[in-house]
Amino acid sequence: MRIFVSVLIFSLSIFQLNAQFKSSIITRESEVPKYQLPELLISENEQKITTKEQWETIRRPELLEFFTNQVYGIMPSKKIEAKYQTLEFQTNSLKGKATRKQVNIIFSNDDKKISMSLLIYTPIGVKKSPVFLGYNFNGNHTVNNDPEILINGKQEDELGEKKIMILKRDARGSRSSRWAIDKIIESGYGLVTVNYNDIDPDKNDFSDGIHPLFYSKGQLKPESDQWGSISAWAWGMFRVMDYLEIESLVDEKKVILFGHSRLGKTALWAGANDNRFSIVISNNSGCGGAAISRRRFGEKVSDINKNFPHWFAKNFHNYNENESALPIDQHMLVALIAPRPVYVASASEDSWADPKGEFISAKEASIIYDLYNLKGINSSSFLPPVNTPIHRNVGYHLREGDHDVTEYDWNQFIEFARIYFSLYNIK
Ligand code: GTR
Repeated sequence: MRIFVSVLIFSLSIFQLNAQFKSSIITRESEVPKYQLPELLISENEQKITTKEQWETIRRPELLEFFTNQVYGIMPSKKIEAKYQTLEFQTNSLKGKATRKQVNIIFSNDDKKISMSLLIYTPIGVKKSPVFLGYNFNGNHTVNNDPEILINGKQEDELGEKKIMILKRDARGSRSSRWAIDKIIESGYGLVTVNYNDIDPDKNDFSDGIHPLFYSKGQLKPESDQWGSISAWAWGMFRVMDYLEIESLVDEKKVILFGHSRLGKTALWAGANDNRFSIVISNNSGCGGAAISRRRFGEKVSDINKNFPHWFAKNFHNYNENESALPIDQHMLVALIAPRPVYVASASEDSWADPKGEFISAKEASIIYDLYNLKGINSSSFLPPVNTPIHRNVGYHLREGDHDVTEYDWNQFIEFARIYFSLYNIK
């Protein structure tokens, strides 16, 4: 009997815990707590910001500093050696429609070395092509079923026994639905992609990837205000950009930075820091990306910091269950990209990423575009219906469907880039 009672009590408490956990995920608009967004146009010392000069010299730097020290973590400013090595070049790929080039970037510092492998497709007949630049999750060879794409920078026979294992898990072209390569090429754009794990493997371990190349003597992990993985991935994009500046196939003034989900967070953060990216696109970036943290809808700051303790700076963990203590929210991250065009894409069934919170960020950030006399999303507008894109200097769409990147998304991104590059600014 005693045993029975304690088993019953035990199961009841597990049930309660579960229920508690479930009820703490907000999935309905009516459950969103009351909150007030921090003001974009009032500086820390209460100065009203009314011009783009004040934005650039006062407000923008203080916001950038907070995101750096308290959210994503400081990236090293010290330069390390980067060597470029062309691994492969072919002018007749994608049925004669594209040039394919594969390049290794090798970073080294003292005895430590890592490398990242770029896959570059550019359309035949375009002298210097505008490109979409984005990380992939599972390897360059998964973005397209092209037998010539190297796997982790290597030919298949160089992989030895690992080959079967890698290809079984991540077959060639297995992620091609997320990369509308034919469409991109036919529209006159190129694609540059690299596996994000090359720069920092996505696990809670700071002994591998790029971090150790910058450690001071005896250091084993970043300090509380230093870079987590998202900052490391962003840093990797800056280094790809360094390379694209000297790559003759690419128009370095027309590099469109794209990222999905955790890599959408990365794209926004990288775009905020480096204005060489002329357009920034975040797809389903959610918590720590475009979604407003204070809404606590779907994934919360505490969820993301618990499940992915390595993504953000340690300091960001101080805001678990304490979003209102943040002097920033994510609309400010989007605003840091102004006056360059920025696109926030959501999906209707992706409630974990809070589509409405992503929209609010795009809309609120538009206030900064106003300072530049550029049209963003109207401050009185509501979340648009599904599949009704807004293509202004701040772009947005709510695609019907799940957390993913689809052809619909690419159609919008290509159109957005076309409008911007042909008109420059949409007045
Ligand atoms: C989820 C995470 C999200 C998002 C996503 C992804 O598990 O909670 O923040 O980043 O992963 O990257 O696919």
